[in-house]
Amino acid sequence: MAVMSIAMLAMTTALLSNAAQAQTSPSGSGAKTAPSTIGTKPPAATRRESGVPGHYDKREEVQAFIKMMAERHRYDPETLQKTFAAVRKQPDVLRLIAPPSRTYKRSWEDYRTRFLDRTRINGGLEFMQQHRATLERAAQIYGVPVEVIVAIIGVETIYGRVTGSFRIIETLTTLTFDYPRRAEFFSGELEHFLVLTREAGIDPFEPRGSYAGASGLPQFMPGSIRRYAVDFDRDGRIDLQGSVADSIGSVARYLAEHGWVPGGPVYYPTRIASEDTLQPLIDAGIEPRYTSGELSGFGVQVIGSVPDGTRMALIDLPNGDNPTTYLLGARNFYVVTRYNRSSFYATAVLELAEALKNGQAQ
Ligand SMILES: [Ca+2]
Repeated sequence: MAVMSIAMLAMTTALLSNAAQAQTSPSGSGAKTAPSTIGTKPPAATRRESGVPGHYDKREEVQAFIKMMAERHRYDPETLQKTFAAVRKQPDVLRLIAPPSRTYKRSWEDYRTRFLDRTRINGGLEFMQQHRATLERAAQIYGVPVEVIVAIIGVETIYGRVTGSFRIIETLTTLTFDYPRRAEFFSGELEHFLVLTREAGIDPFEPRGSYAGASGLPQFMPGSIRRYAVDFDRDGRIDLQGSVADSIGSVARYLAEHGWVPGGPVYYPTRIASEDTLQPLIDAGIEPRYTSGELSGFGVQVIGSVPDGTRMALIDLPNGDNPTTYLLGARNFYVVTRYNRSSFYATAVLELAEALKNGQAQ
């Protein structure tokens, strides 16, 4: 995330672009502590060449990009020229990233059914058991609960089972030069990606990821790898595809760096007197601003005991033609949306975390 998970994508183009949006534009100042590799495991199923000839090396914008890379990173222009000559354009990527049609009605209940399933719950309990020591070390260092780290990896890639099969170089080139509305963002990610692969000494055609260029168990975009990923197994390199420990540490660090409050609440159920008074709260967005006292002025009651001074935001989760689900998100709810800018996503992650916590206690 960090992130753009294949699992999410496949099921809903509605929430797309959330993951990609989770990344800020690249500053180039990576918090990287070791050379990184991105997902390099070549999936057997995609050995066949996909896409269409791109002729990127013939394009003026690509030449400008190569020049920038040479100036800013001393990247060899000839190497890049050859790379872009070989990149195939990926129409599937453009299809997948396109915003949903206006007639599409999002449904939290449908989304929830897909993510709070047996596979993710049982897989998560197994993952927790298997990586207990590493998870506890991450929780201790970064203050993020074990089950939240596990739930993110579960929602993103079903614990590493589905990490994406697009060549990242082709995804990011296609999105940079053939998807004008996000060109600036993806150009920054392409820049990070090329720097990362050069540092790691790997062929840029090797790493695979989602249709947005996210990779590994936690589906980090290249910029997030440079800024937040950690070498948590201390083998001297960051590997979010091959190392579960690096993935666990990186998810925890990502959330900590985005303001996770150790021991803080995530969200509360709510009782709503009338939807007529809610619009100002919805317009105020998902950043937590209101105390329980202020919320009651809008006819919104918090269910549960809330620590003094806790601020919350009204989160609305539409259900197509059925009544909207509401909850009150605290700071840590907001932090999860920094991983992937979607309230559906954050709620699914936190509900899965809760299920894992309870399942473990049984
Ligand atoms: Ca490592």
